[in-house]
Amino acid sequence: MNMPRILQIGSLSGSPNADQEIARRYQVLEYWKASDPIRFLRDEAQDIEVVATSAMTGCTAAIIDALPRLRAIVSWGVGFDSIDVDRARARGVVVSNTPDVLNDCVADLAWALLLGCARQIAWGDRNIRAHRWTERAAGLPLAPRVHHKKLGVVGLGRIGEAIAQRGRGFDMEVGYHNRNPRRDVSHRYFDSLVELATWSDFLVVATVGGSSTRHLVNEPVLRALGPAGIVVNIARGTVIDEAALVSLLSQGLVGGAALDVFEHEPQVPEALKHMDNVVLMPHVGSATIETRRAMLDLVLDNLQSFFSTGKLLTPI
Ligand code: 8YV
Repeated sequence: MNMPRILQIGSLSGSPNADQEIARRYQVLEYWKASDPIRFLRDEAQDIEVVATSAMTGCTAAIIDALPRLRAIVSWGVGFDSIDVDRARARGVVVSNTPDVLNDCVADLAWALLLGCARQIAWGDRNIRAHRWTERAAGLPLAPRVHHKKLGVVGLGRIGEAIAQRGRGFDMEVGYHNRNPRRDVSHRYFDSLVELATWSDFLVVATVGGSSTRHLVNEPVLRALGPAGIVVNIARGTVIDEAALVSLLSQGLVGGAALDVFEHEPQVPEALKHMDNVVLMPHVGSATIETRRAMLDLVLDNLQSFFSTGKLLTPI
């Protein structure tokens, strides 16, 4: 059987057997294994029309430019800040991601982080494992209550909405900041992020990454959140000014942080690892059995759709 050829930028190891399932349907050029990538593209990939990649591996302008017949980039993951979408558009190359299928799992993780940080779950677990129950219990700082508090969402998109919906289950008031207010929701809109942070007890970052949101959550926003406030980030590390966050946390000027994403992954600032009011996770918002399967299925469906109709199912 003559299988279509595609170029895959990196292993989709986040979905079990993804590479094998793709390789069963396509002749895959494995870019990440090439010892000389420039030469590999020049010698092997000049006829390539479709690239498969992920939110993590992305696709640079240099790769797009090196593929003269490229027509589509199919990506695993909802974020596309690692793909040079402007260059793709300029070349008439269409791009797809995997929206919606991961909203609920990412929202669940945001809530696990929020509760874990506020109710000191990782901290308590560490102390029990270190046989410090009695020793530390005496000095245990009381945790803030979560229910009936104010939840601020930075970026009320599809994931932000799933986070807000869960907040309603905790009887919370929900506020949000977007560039523009949404007419279809009743949550309180703040056109100033500093004002949202001032109002919020918990500030959850759920906006897109990339240059448009770089350091949106900056020092003034974090100062406004204040010594009792907790910031949660399940979006992209670049959205928060990480150096400012570390500095304010170490001065007690921000109450706590629960982070699934970092500015320079997989590097995590050393100082954060020593703070008891911080919860850290290694970028696993979508990493559940069901959601990672759904993400892979959407990649396979996008590939199949493009090869059979010339159209992507979930173009960005
Ligand atoms: C993944 C993500 O965990 O979809 C995204 O944009 O960030 C997550 O679903 C990430 O892509 C892992 O690389």
